[in-house]
Amino acid sequence: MGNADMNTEVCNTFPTPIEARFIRIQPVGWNNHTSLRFEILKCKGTCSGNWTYYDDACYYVNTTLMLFDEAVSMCESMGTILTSIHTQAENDFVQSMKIGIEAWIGLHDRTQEGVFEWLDETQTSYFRWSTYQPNNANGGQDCVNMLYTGGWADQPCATFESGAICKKIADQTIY
Ligand SMILES: [Ca+2]
Repeated sequence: MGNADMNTEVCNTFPTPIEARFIRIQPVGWNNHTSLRFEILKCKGTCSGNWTYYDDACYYVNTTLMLFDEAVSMCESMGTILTSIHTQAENDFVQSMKIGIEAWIGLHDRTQEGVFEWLDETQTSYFRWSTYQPNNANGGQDCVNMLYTGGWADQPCATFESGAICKKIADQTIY
């Protein structure tokens, strides 16, 4: 195969620009010559064990009733954190994981009343408050859980018990 033919073939194979996470250049023997094998590799997010994949993250639901700080510790014991949620699609996914229970998510206003922040320090631009929430009832609701409906409610951190949802970045596998 001449060089011109090879160029044509490469162009036909990649008619549009492609994205790669890694390239691997490997010397190989070909037709009694030294040649270079050029591989284009991407990564695929995967989750193992009891974790479920969604959009480059892995989620885990614990149905045990626990206080907010117990939920934080439970996630931390696995090197993870109570989930943040940033889109309606992500909220729908998390809700679909925890049908039948309420669950802590990683949102709180413990630093400043009424200013909610995510434990993982990601942006607070999306909220899915349930009706009449947050209301800081009795002046003491600073931790947030997801209700059966998928809506969020502020709850008393130290007396209310709920399940919990942990989140971590997905494992990356080359394919
Ligand atoms: Ca509050």
